Amino acid sequence: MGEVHHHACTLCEAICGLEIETSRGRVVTIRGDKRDPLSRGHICPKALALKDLHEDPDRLRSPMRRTASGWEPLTWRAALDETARRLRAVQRAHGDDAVGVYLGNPVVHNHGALLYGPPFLRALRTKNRFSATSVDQLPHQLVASLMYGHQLLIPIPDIDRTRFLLILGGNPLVSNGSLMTAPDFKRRMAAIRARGGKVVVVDPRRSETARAADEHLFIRPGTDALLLAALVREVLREGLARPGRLAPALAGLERLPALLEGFTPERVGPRVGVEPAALRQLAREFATAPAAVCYGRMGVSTQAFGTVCHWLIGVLNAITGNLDRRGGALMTTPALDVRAFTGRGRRGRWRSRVRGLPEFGGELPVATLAEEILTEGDGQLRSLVTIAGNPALSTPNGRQLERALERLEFMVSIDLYINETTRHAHIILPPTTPLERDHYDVVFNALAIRNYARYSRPVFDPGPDARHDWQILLELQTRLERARGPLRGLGARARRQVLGRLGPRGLLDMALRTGPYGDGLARRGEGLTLRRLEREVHGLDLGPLLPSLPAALRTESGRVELTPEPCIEDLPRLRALLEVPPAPASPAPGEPLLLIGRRHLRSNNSWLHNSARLVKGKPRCTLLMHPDDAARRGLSDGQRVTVRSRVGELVAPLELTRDVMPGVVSLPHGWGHGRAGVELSVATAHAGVSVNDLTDELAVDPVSGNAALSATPVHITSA
Ligand SMILES: Nc1nc2c(c(=O)[nH]1)N[C@H]1C(S)=C(S)[C@@H](COP(=O)(O)OP(=O)(O)OC[C@H]3O[C@@H](n4cnc5c(=O)[nH]c(N)nc54)[C@H](O)[C@@H]3O)O[C@H]1N2
Ligand SMILES: Nc1nc2c(c(=O)[nH]1)N[C@H]1C(S)=C(S)[C@@H](COP(=O)(O)OP(=O)(O)OC[C@H]3O[C@@H](n4cnc5c(=O)[nH]c(N)nc54)[C@H](O)[C@@H]3O)O[C@H]1N2
Ligand code: SF4
Ligand SMILES: [Mo]
Repeated sequence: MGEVHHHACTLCEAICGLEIETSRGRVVTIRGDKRDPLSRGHICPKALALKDLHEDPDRLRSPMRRTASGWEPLTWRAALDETARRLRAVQRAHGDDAVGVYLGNPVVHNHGALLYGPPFLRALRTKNRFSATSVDQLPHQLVASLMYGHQLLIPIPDIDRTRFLLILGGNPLVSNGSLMTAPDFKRRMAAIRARGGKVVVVDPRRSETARAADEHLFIRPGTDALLLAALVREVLREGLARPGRLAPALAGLERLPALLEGFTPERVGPRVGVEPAALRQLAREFATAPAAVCYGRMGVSTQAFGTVCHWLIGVLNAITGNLDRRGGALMTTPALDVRAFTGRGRRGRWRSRVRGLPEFGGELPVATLAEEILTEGDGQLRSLVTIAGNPALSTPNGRQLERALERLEFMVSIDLYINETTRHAHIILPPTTPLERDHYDVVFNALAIRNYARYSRPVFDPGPDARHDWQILLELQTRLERARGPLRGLGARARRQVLGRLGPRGLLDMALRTGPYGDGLARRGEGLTLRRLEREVHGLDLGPLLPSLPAALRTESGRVELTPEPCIEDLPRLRALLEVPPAPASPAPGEPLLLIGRRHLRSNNSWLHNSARLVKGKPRCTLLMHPDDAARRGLSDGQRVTVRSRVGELVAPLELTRDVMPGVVSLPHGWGHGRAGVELSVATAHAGVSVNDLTDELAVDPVSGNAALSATPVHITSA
């Protein structure tokens, strides 16, 4: 008989509860935990990949060093010593900023790495910090800091109670929700319709979510800000603005009509590809629904107007009375108050050396990483630490970044695999897998559609020679601080001892007890402690999201800032888009098509393609194109085509479908495992191509510096 463990799936933001049956150190089955109050038994096919990941023979089990004759294993002590020594050597020779660091997406799913990352980064003392945030949700965080006063004070769509859900550039039926932890989105979306509500999706592709919605509007990639400006203007002009209870707390409402002058449905419609009448109707339906929420995700975050998009989404929700309303968009009250441990999100305290893009929250846009390595001069990056990231596949112009990585004097990767990025490292430090560690969702509990908390114990004992991410980070921090000399090291040493003694468990306990549901560190008090949470193996439901504004705002004015300066300053650029003549529906063969991305249920960014069960079936890394565009170019279904952009070209199989708008093509991201030296035996047999060999590192949202991955102009010919 096997043992049953309760754990969380750490692969995506849905944080599904799992019931894992094990026997003799192996996973027998993984099922959804029906008693989990948030996920209610839901899982997707990726959950089983946790087993594949754990058992994967390609996964690294010991530190590795790259030598002229290949990779060789080395002991933890040797690997950590050499890493610290070489990082310090670069810093001594070229200054602290000569070492850069990139944090990837799995860090956010790993409380150990989240808690021990900041002290490590402080020990590294570099301003050259990068992360996947700037190829993802950076505009969300920037807008949250500008409008509500904290980068993590992000209003979450109250989808269990809403009557009108307007989605722009998100595909939660496949992604399972993002900045909206909502496991089993499909059922929840069906429930909106069952209670008489409506779901409208705006997307250049008739996505899986669009198909399941009441209405789908195609939109020309990159033009959502125009559409949103027209919606807000329409609401204001038609007298549909009803901010309600929050009215006194909205700053700048009176400035909006003048700012949005001229964004009429007639002018906007042809440029975005939506009929003016449909725009008017959408504005009216949204504003008059009993409770409505507008939600935008990747498609609007990673485009040239990402910040303006998220600002206007916030404005639309606020002026229609849907901010902080049940069924609208509400702030969470997480058991671990992550906002207390993170900065409010300041911007522009320094700028990137080469292109002058602004820092946000202490990080520079990753679209500038390659040029910071390749451009000679004072402050040039000469060394890099990557932690749970695969920027070679996940950041724009990945090939250029790879050429840059080749030039580094020293690169170390904390990662499970030798993949497209880590193959360039000199040393790889492999951590434990998600099943070998305990788990608490520091970030996603703060982004969930209900207030919820869960702590899971490890399923497997990792054994004495394994290291968790947090242990690796603490070991490196220790060595870096010691190398700076004993004088500076005194306070540091005491702090390290505390960190080492508490471990993530101790830190979690403190944070929970001092949080909004905690026992306030009182020994006999009621309230949450880690021990109490630990007993709730299925997770603890802390109730629906509640109105909390204006009290919860962190802006200096204490009000919601409806007209933040950085957004207003970008309006002339949006206005210029109104002057550009509308593009033809299906561009002539010499004219570029606009490339967008897509996600698939069985992929997880760039790193789960080594799971045979996830990659089986027909190839998914295909280029989607509308039949009209194909006919004009003399191309046919299934053939191989060459796709060219400013930065590169690749060859992909063509798949014709009326699900993409004419003028638009789509290629999923996270593929391209055919590079030499990648040691992923399953993934390399299903290699695909990397869309980020086409995306342009110079295309960014200038306000946030976030990469504009969507709407890349490409030319397509028969291969
Ligand atoms: N064109 C295009 N590009 C995109 C996107 C897109 O939609 N289109 N999406 C963007 C988005 S939203 C994101 S989040 C990024 C993701 O970008 P990244 O975070 O750079 O890449 P991932 O594919 O998540 O790769 C994660 C890496 O972490 C390793 N890993 C997994 N688990 C752990 C762990 O527990 N510890 C450690 N140390 N390592 C681990 C994996 O082996 C892998 O190397 O990609 C972005 N890039
Ligand atoms: N199965 C699976 N789930 C995942 C992931 C995964 O890789 N696989 N990744 C996880 C991560 S890290 C994230 S951040 C989330 C992302 O979660 P989502 O944002 O929900 O996922 P995407 O599939 O990137 O959805 C973006 C949508 O925007 C559309 N789009 C592209 N350009 C434009 C545009 O200009 N305007 C508009 N309106 N739409 C546009 C695309 O067609 C697509 O349908 O998913 C998470 N969940
Ligand atoms: S939806 Fe799938 S990948 Fe996401 S948490 Fe649930 S089981 Fe894991
Ligand atoms: Mo992401």
